[in-house]
Amino acid sequence: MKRIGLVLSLLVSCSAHAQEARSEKVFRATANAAGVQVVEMVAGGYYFDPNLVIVKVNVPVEIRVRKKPGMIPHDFTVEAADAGVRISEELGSDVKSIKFTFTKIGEYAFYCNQKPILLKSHREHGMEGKFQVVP
Ligand SMILES: [Cu+2]
Repeated sequence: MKRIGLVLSLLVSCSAHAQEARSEKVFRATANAAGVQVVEMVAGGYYFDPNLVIVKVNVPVEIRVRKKPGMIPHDFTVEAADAGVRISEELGSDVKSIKFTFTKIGEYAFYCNQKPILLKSHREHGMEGKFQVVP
């Protein structure tokens, strides 16, 4: 199972590299005094910064995310129901606070789910990242 996950993530990263060499912006979250892992994030065309977020399992996460000013809509989407997290939030240029807790160790994608009609989705343009949920 682990091996399949590794192969899949290799495939994903290879296709991402084939499209465009995109830099990895890593953020390792730590819990604040209130016990929350706060992550500041910016969403733009077509990226998230950071795009690799390391968080601890079963510790609340708060993403404070804003969109770069501009006409293009972006959102923040996570489909990780098996780890207790399902999110689909439209973003604005004001900071939006999104709170959730991963209940399972693993790697979970976050991405922008916008897709103009007949055009590539923002995710296909590289607007995605991942959570690494660790013990
Ligand atoms: Cu987008």
